[in-house]
Amino acid sequence: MKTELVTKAYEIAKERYAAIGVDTEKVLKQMQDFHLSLHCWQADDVKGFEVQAGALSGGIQSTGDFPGAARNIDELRQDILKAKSLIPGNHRLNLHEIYGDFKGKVVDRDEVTVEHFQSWIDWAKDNNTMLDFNSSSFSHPKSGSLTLANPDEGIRQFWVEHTKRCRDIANAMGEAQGDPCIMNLWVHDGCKDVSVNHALYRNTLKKSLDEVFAKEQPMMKDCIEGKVFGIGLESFTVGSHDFYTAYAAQNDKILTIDTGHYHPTESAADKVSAVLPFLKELMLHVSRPVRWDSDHVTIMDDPTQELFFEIVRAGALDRVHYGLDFFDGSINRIGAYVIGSRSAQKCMLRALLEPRETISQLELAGEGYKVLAIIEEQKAMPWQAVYDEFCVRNNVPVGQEFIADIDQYVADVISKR
Ligand code: RNT
Ligand code: ZN
Repeated sequence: MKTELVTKAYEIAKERYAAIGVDTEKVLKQMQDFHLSLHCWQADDVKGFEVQAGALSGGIQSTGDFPGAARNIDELRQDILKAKSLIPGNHRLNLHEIYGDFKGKVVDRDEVTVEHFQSWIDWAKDNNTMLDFNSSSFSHPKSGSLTLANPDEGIRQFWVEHTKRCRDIANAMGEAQGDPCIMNLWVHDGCKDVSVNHALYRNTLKKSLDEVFAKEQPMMKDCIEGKVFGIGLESFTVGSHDFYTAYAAQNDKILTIDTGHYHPTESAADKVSAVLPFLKELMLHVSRPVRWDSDHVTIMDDPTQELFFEIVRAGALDRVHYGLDFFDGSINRIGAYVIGSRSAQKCMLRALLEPRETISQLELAGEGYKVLAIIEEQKAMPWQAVYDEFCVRNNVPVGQEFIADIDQYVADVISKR
């Protein structure tokens, strides 16, 4: 795309927005400070690098076997850098524990230490990337259907030990990068069928969390992620949304809102203003449920747009961490990263470009139709010209031009795998 064309369109857009009181230059600065946390697990369909790795379990599934998935740490790093080169701005990388650099050795989950992530810490530094982290309860012989909520003391202790070690690793990452590492805790614990020990499992999970979080870790932040159900665990989820919301409020933890983890007609966006009076921060897992928690690639659909509107309207930009969480193995995986990330950014951009103050005043003055009118007109405002300008200023392809870059990468790298 000719840069002059983008500039011309941007200048017009800038005037159109200025006319309704929106400063696009300010918004572009805000976009520059908006960092997504790219989830490493889209690159290889949540397999990770454990020598002893088994099949993906724990109620989640990646479908599709599109060729070219990253097979080792070098390929994954290469793919992440490629994806990052096609996304404007600078973004964090979110690692799961199973993506450690185990150097061909069997390292069980209760043995992992920061040494297994030293090469990631070095890589991140070299590539100007901050790291986030996740403990991994799935795809392990001891995963079963209960981990931290397991009444079997041996199994419970195993996962407590794992999760404590993950917090040590996250803290070391935070220290190395001089910025807190955000560690997400999600466990799949639940029941496939009718069961009667719900209170026991939930009390056990609470006890485990209390033990796991007992140690002060100044350079990491804990988030806890609930969900409705997992595959094979359809009837009961120990760590439900209510469970973790209550735990987070009582223990000053970050609540993770995964957009695929609610009933199909339930609004994840609506939860933002409902929990923010009680919680300091939120973590997002931006995903796309199609009929269920299918982790399709994020697009600019209404629920995602609404989520970002709610964050901006709540004035909570700095209280939210923006993780992505999708894993589609049926399409080119770099393409998945680029589409999902750029779509999330576009939703944020549209939210930032809304003339909030004007709309807010009109609403308070009882001018209902004007509120609706302005919100509807926003949908056709030239936000796309602002996004293109954002791409140009960040030296990344404009519009669908990234397709050619990915084609080239397929020819040069992926097709040789
Ligand atoms: C699963 C959760 C969880 C995982 C990742 C891999 O339903 O969304 O966040 O997707 O930890
Ligand atoms: Zn998630």
